[in-house]
Amino acid sequence: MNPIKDVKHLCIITHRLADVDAYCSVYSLSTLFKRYTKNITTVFPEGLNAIADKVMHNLPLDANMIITNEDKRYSDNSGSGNGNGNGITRYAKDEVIDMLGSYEEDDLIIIADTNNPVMLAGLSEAVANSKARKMVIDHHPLAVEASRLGFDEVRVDVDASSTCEMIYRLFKEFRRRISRDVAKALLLGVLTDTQNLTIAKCTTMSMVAEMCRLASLEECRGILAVERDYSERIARLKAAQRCRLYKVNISSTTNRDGHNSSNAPIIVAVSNVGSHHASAAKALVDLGADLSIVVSSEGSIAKATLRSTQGFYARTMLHLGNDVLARVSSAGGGHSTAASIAVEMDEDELTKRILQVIKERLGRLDTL
Ligand SMILES: [Mn+2]
Repeated sequence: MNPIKDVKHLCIITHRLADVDAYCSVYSLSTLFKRYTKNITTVFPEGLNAIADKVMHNLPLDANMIITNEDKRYSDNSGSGNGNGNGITRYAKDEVIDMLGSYEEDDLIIIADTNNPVMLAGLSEAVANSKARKMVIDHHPLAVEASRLGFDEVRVDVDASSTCEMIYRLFKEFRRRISRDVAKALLLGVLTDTQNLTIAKCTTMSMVAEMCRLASLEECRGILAVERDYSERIARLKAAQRCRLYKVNISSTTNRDGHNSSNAPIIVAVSNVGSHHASAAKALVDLGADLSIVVSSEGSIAKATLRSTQGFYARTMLHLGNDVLARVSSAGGGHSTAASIAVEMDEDELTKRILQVIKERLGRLDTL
């Protein structure tokens, strides 16, 4: 018996608010497993993000598709008309928990593109308690907390560009032909997770070349291209218009990656917008800031998004989540080069505190 292929019921779950790599992973996995079981359910905790939703309408899943709602206990079967007749079922989280609880040893749960149980949005206990066999497939390093899910098989490769690239290899391993639609899905996943191949490695390129014999790169780029709506474009432009600039002279440091690090001063851009602060912060970095801080306020709550380049992080080792926003308030945090905070505070006060923390770490900020 093959523990992966001999499956009575297969349930594929991905992370909350599925992105394109997550959706396309679920799509190609369900196609791969269709030969081994007719009974496939896919679960999308709290739905899909906007771009993944667009991909879903272009490549509808041919399997049961469940979107869980955080609290509302309803199930309307109305679907949103993804055009394949299966539709989407909206379940309350509890109903999915019951479903996972009914699984037996000959069922299989695959967790795709998800490295942390928190990202299962309340389903992790049910996965941990389920009698089904469990497998995880992901390109992010597995969080320590994931061990409590009790995986029978762990497929994690941090060198893979995307989960889709790992599923491509699974097709090879199972000696299965890749259809045009699956090639398209795998390309979409790779393009998204490599910033349109900007950070792709050579191994990924050979897979992309193979997929391009079946699917069109131009078409995939077209699906992923999003036109920003009016209000977002205004926010990005206003952020640039209102921007205050500072420079920080930092002594040249040894870059741990061995890249040529420049000795140019660091440029910090500070601005404020009414909405879309995350997009605005990204825009300022795209314009040339090493670090951007964009604040906005909603009632008595002030929000801020910080963004930096990878080069900024390599030069300063200043982690925007841990070293900056988590120090401003316990409500703040995030990644090394992208972090956000929402806190009950005056907008100017929040800006001041963030700049203070940065000053303490990097030194004097000179107005440009
Ligand atoms: Mn991914």
